[in-house]
Amino acid sequence: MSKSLISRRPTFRRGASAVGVKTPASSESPLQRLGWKPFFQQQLSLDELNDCEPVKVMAVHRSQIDVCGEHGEEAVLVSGALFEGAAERPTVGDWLLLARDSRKPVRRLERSSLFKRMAPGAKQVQLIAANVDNVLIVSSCNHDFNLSRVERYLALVKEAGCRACLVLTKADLEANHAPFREALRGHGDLPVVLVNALDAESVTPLREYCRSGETLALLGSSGVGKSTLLNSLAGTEVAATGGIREDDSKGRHTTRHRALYPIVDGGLVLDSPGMRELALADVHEGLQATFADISALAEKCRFADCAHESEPGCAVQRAIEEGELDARRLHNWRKLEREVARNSKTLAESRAADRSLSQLYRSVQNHARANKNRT
Ligand SMILES: Nc1nc2c(ncn2[C@@H]2O[C@H](COP(=O)(O)OP(=O)(O)OP(=O)(O)O)[C@@H](O)[C@H]2O)c(=O)[nH]1
Ligand SMILES: [Mg+2]
Ligand SMILES: [Zn+2]
Repeated sequence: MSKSLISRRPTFRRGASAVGVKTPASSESPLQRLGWKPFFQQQLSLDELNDCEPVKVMAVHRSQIDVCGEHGEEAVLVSGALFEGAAERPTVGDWLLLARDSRKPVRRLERSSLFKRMAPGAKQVQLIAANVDNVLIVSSCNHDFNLSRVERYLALVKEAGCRACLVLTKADLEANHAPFREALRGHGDLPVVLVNALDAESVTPLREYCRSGETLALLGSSGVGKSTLLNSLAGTEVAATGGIREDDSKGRHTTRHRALYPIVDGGLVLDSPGMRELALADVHEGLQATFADISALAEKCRFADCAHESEPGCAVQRAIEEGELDARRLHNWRKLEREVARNSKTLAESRAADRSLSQLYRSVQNHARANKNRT
């Protein structure tokens, strides 16, 4: 097998110390290091406290999932019947309750945050990760850098209520950083860190996003250096990285699966395959928060129903003319609003269709049962 295909996510056998990190002086339990919080604890009934064990989903495979709990890592089989519907299935970062004796999943705990997108080419959602605290939106200082894509990621991150930081990798390959800083001027409070992802010292400012007990997600296109960043944060090569490419956006995908990796003296880092398409749905609040400056300007327009095109007294157009607002940003806001409305409607319709289909199945089953009892 070629080196690039080897993924060396540390595995934690049952009985081995969970999370595999040495924290001798830490008073945190293995579960706390995995991100166990009162929000999850309070979802357990007394019976569940006795009979079940919480475990965190570290990776999802076709028929089994890798989970990690108090006693280390194990693989469990997941039955479709237990988690009906795409949005209900466990995703990376989820907490599950396992029956202590049978080691079978009993249920999934409510999520504190969830990232999802429209599944490419389908009318359903695809889950990306759950229970994430912080996100590094990763782009590189080259052709990959695209503010409209950053805004797309931001809408997702803000909807989930996570803390975000924009990381521009490959700063060592680009002599002039000024255009990137200039382009980000309109992005207010979004922290931006330029790094050489290959250099552990350069990524030190990012450690504040993956403290013990926290989960950090690395999101961005293929080839921007997500796995490289992870390796520098981990201090060892835990994930395979790709070869040098001229253009990140045309790269093949080196990382094939989403998985969580523990960081020594830190939290968990989610590495994922680069996303070619991030179609948004159900992120109305996230979008509002990402473009809060435009909403604030819109309140000053003369007409309440101003479309910010050529109406007199439009505060949004005035801000563009005066160089305070980028016309690209207004264009992207409109585009994403339309996209979210369209995809959210598609999802609502397919959820309604699923509901009526299961009602139909139930009534057919009841009918068959009644007939059987009669004969
Ligand atoms: N010089 C330099 N090279 C980098 C930097 N970050 C990443 N690279 C290189 O870029 C290539 C791609 O990096 P990866 O970490 O595999 O990219 P990725 O985002 O994980 O890509 P996918 O797994 O396909 O999504 C590798 O050859 C890295 O060594 C950086 O900051 N500076
Ligand atoms: Mg990768
Ligand atoms: Zn207006």
